[in-house]
This record gives sequence, C-alpha cells and structure tokens, in this order.
Amino acid sequence: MNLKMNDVKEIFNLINSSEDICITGHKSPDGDCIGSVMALYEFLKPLDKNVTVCIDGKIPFNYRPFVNEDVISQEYDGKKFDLLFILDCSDIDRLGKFKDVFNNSKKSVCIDHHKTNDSFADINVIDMSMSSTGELLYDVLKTLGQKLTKKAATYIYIAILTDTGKFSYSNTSSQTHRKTAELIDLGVEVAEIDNTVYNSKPSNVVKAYIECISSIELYYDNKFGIASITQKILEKNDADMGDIDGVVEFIREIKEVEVSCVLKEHEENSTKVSLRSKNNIDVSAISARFGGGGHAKAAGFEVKDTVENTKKLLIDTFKEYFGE
Ligand SMILES: [Mn+2]
Repeated sequence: MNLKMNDVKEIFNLINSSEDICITGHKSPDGDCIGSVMALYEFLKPLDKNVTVCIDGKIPFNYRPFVNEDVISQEYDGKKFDLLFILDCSDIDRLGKFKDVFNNSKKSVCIDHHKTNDSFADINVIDMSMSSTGELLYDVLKTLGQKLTKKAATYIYIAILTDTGKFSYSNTSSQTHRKTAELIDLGVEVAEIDNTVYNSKPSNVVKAYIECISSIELYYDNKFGIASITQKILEKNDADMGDIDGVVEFIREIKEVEVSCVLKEHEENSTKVSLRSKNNIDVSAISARFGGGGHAKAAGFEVKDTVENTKKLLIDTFKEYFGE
C-alpha cells in the first residue's frame, strides 16, 4: 500500500474544517464511480456537513436500486465549495458538465487508480496498483479510523466487484480479496448484490445488447474484434447507452481476440471508443495517442467523427499490431 499518512491526515483535517463539501466522479458513471462516490457520501453524512453529490450522466438501471437519486445533482448551479472530492476520474474534463466545480472549490482531493491521472488536485491519492477507486477509498477511510456502515461497505463492494470483473481481472490482488472479506464481515450481501447488478436486465436492454453483439466484426486472424452501439439500436429498443454493458467484454471472450473494441455513438459526430486488452497490448497508450486514457487492459477515448469512420480508424490503427 502506497498510502501516505500525511495525505490521509490532511484529508481528515480538510473534512473537519470544511462546511460545504462536494463529491464528484467521472461522467457516464460506472459501478466503481457510483460505488466510490456513494460510499464517501455515506461516510460524510453523519458528520453534519453540507454534502453535495454531482455526477454527469444517468445512473445505469442496475445501480439505481442502491442509490437515492434525489441525492445526486443533475445540473451545476455555480455553488462554491470548501472541499471537493474527485473520485475515479483521471482529468477535469471527465467531470463533464460539472468541471467548473473544480475552480469553484477552495481545496480538492482526488482519489483514483487510473495510470493517466496527472495529479491535478491539491491532494492526490493515486495508486494504479489498486483494482478500483473503491478499494483505494477503503484504505483511506480505514486509515481515517472510522468503522464503515453496512451501506458504505456495500457501495465499496459494488465498486470493487464491477471494476475487477467479479474478481477475475489481473488487477485483483490477494489484498483485494482480504479487503472484500472485511466488507462481507460488515454485512455485505454478496448474492443479493450479484442478482441486482448482473441478473436484472430488462428485456429491451437484452434485445439491444443482442443487436450490438450481432454487429461484431473480426480482423487480423480474429485478434481484433469490434462492435458498435448505435443510436439506431438504442432507439429501436428504447434503451439508454449507459444500460448496455458488457459488449466489449463479450468480444474478448473469443479465444483468439487480443484486443476488443466497442464504438458508442453518442451523437452523429461523437463516437466513444472502449478498448480491452487480453494480454500484453497496452490499450491506455493507444488511447492516450487519441487524447484519452485509462488502464493498460481497459481504456478509451473519443473521436469527433461518425461510427463508420471511427471503425476504419481503429482497424487501421491496429494494423500496426496485428497486420502481417
Ligand atoms: Mn475505476
């Protein structure tokens, strides 16, 4: 554990001396972002502070049963804060419509595990060896010496569970399991969470998912697989982008696939690219070339172009790695 005692003490002092505290995470939130943000919210709630939570983007359906959405601000009203926590977010732009909150806060603390994080906050607790921001936040909260409630433990568990792909990715360490065991001791209900997070898809979401899966194309002796989530598929099935999860992971299940890619059509000229690597190819380095970032085995970026053109760009880019 690389956690610096001084950082934790300073965070503790900042919490104590602050009245208005804001917690935020990256836009289009995933399980780690939502779990970490809500765990910190649960932790700060009893301390009698004004705590604001803001996340840009809809909470996906499978996390909604855990979250009181009234707590999460949808728009930024320009409010100033004594202290801002930025979780699971490698740069200010990824705060989306809440990025101005950074300049409107006296002090900022960033807790993150993305290797592309360049320590932009006043206090930066960045550890890319951590499976998830949730796991790192658990260390911070534990060091602060407070006992976690079952609810806070549940949020941290969701963060770790989802960012480790159910404890299967190479970011899962023995420490991850030890911390998870402590969370279970705090009352976390493992099977119930699994059913809510993974076994609760509405049929329209599954139908949209099947269409996305049908769009898989394989290149370079099946080493590179690519699929698209288009607005057309979403509209036809009345689904939201954030609800379609697991396509990029599904492509990676193909034996020969080394890199899987999903293109998400957000607008006609805005395509988000998600990349997953099975073994040695560092997709965060490739993403950084296009202004994005992430982890060696999971990264992404945005292209201001159509899905079709972005697909050509990706196929072309991976020729370098797989082309004969
Ligand atoms: Mn994360």
